[in-house]
Amino acid sequence: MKPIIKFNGGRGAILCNKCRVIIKEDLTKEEANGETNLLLCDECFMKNASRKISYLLRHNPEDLKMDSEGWVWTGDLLKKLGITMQELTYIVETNDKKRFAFSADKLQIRASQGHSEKLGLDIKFNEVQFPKNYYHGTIKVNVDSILKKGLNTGTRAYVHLSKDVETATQVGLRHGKDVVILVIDGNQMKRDGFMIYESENGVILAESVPGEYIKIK
Ligand code: HQG
Repeated sequence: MKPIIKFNGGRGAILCNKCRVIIKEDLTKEEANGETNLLLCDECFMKNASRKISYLLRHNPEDLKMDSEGWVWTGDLLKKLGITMQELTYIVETNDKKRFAFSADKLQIRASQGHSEKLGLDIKFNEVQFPKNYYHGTIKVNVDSILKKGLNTGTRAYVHLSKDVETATQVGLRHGKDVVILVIDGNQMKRDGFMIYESENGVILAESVPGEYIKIK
C-alpha cells in the first residue's frame, strides 16, 4: 500500500486507502511526499488490525506460541502486528462482538470463539445448563443439505448458533442476501445427551447439530 496524496491548488492532502476520508491536509508537496506511513484513517486502521487479530488468534497461520486453551503471549501478538499495547487494548475493548479476551494480567490474549478445528485446542467453554431454542442464519442454497445432514462445523471447531433471530440474521447475511433462519431445539438436544456451550462473548457452540433438531423458522 502506498499513501494516496491529492493536490489542490498546490496544497496536498492524504486520503485513507480504504474509505478515502482525509487523514491529513494542507501540506506542502514535500510534507505530503514525506508522509510515507500514513495509509489508513484511525477507524480503518483499527478495523484492519481487528481482522488480522481474528485471523491470527483463531487459525494461527503464523505459528504464534499458543497453548491448548488458545492463549497467545500479548507481546508476541503486538510484535507480529506492529501495534502498541494501547492500540490493542482499544481494539479489544471496543470490538463489536467482544471477539478477543485478555487474561487478568493482560500478558496473554485469545479469541473468544471461532477457532479452527485443525489447531486441536481444548478450550473449557461453559456448558449451558438450561438450553432453549437457538438460531442459525444461513442462505437458501444450504438449507436442504443442512436439514438432511445437520449443521456441520466445516473447518471450525464448533457449529456456531445465536441466541436471537437478529444476530442469526446478521450471521446469515455474511454469506448472501437470501437468508434463512433455522431454529434449533437446544432443550431436546440436551435431553438427548448433546453438549451445548456458550463462549465468553455469548456465542452458542455445539459439536454438531443433527437435522432432527432443526426447523425452518
Ligand atoms: C453452512 C461469525 C450445507 C452454515 C458469525 C454456514 C458466527 C452447511 C456455513 C461465526 C452445512 C459455514 C460462524 C451443511 C453448515 N450443508 N451448508 N450440512 N452445515 N453449513 O462462516 O455459522 O464475525 O464457518 O450454515 O457471527 O456462518 O467471525 O459459519 O453458512 O458466530 O466473529 O456452512 O462467524 O463471527 O460458515 O459463522 P461459517 P457461520 P465473526
